[in-house]
Amino acid sequence: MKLIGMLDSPYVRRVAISAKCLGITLEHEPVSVFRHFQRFRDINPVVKAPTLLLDDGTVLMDSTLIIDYLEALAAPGKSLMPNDLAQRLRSLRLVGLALAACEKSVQLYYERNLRPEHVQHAPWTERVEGQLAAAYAMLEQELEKQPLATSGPLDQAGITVAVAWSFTRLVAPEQLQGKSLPLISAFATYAEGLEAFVSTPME
Ligand SMILES: N[C@@H](CCC(=O)N[C@@H](CS)C(=O)NCC(=O)O)C(=O)O
Repeated sequence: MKLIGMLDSPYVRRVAISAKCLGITLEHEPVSVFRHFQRFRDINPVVKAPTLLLDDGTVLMDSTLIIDYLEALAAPGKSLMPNDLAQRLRSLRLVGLALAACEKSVQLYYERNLRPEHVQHAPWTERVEGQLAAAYAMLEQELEKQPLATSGPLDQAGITVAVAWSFTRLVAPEQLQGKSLPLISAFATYAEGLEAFVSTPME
């Protein structure tokens, strides 16, 4: 199985780290949706990263769906999602907020880097910035209620929160300035020091 996409995509990175945590080996082909558009299109005409190319030629896309498939492939009892209903609900809430933070960071990046400045639309950018700030503010509130564990194996919530934070710091650091998000920041620093993260750098 081959994971297609660059690790500077938070979606590709969460899949790569999740696979490692599930004990699944993926071959990785770092193809960019922009710089290697034609190569990407040959693999997946929709050009979405991440793409998972299965040995039988099936092409899967969307990080959450790919992780769902990897979870089903993993050894029995090996899952990154809690079984307990209340804990699972909490994980889903954290993952949803972190994925929203990824999406809003990507939108800001695209707006600023792909759209010529004279056609950038300030009301749209402000709306996205507000959504990004809300996602992180609510994540911080969730961690105040129950911190993410900084010992034992990582779960999907921890992986996605840390990946989102590092990505926003990379592409839109100014959005985090002046914001008080100490619990997310401390957790991401912890997670980025773990082997699964260190061996999966954003490039
Ligand atoms: N919801 C998707 C989002 C994936 C996504 O938007 N990936 C970006 C790269 S970070 C991409 O493929 N961009 C190219 C495009 O949408 O044309 C997921 O979780 O995988």
